[in-house]
Amino acid sequence: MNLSHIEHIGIAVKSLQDAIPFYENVLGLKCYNIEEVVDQKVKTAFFMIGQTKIELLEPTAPESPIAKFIEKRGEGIHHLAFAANGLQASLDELAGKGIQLLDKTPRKGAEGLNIAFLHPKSTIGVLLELCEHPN
Ligand code: CMX
Repeated sequence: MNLSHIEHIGIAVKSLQDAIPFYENVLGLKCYNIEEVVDQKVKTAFFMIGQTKIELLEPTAPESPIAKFIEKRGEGIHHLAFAANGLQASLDELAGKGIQLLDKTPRKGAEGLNIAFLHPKSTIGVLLELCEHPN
């Protein structure tokens, strides 16, 4: 594995419109991008702090993973994403160690990154994402 830093922290919110003012007006961060990820049924808002992003996630449909998460656990931290050098090799290594992959091969996520999720039951209760910038 070759993880370099925390790429982003994903936070489930009911409404971007309600949550963004807290990050901007209270914490003084700037929302630099709002993007819909259609296949994940989410709308995202991004803030940069150091080399790490905060990704707010609003569900766009009742069957969205974020809608299900909020229904079960309420708003809050949803996942932690690591920047991985050599994403496919990392996934192969994890699979070899018996870690349950939600994505066996990388797929496209927000901001054009290649991403893959690991099941929280395999990772001591935290939904983990690995991401890599496409070359
Ligand atoms: N963090 C930690 N645990 C979580 C979790 C999360 N985000 N989401 C679900 N769980 C737990 C559940 O509480 C449940 O635990 P218990 O069995 O103890 O109750 C267990 O995982 C299984 O949950 P589930 O409800 O049976 O399964 P779901 O159908 O809700 O699926 C998951 C959960 C993680 C497999 C699914 O949400 C998934 O595939 N996520 C990856 C994709 C994703 O999250 N996309 C949204 C973000 C997209 C983006 O960032 O662009």
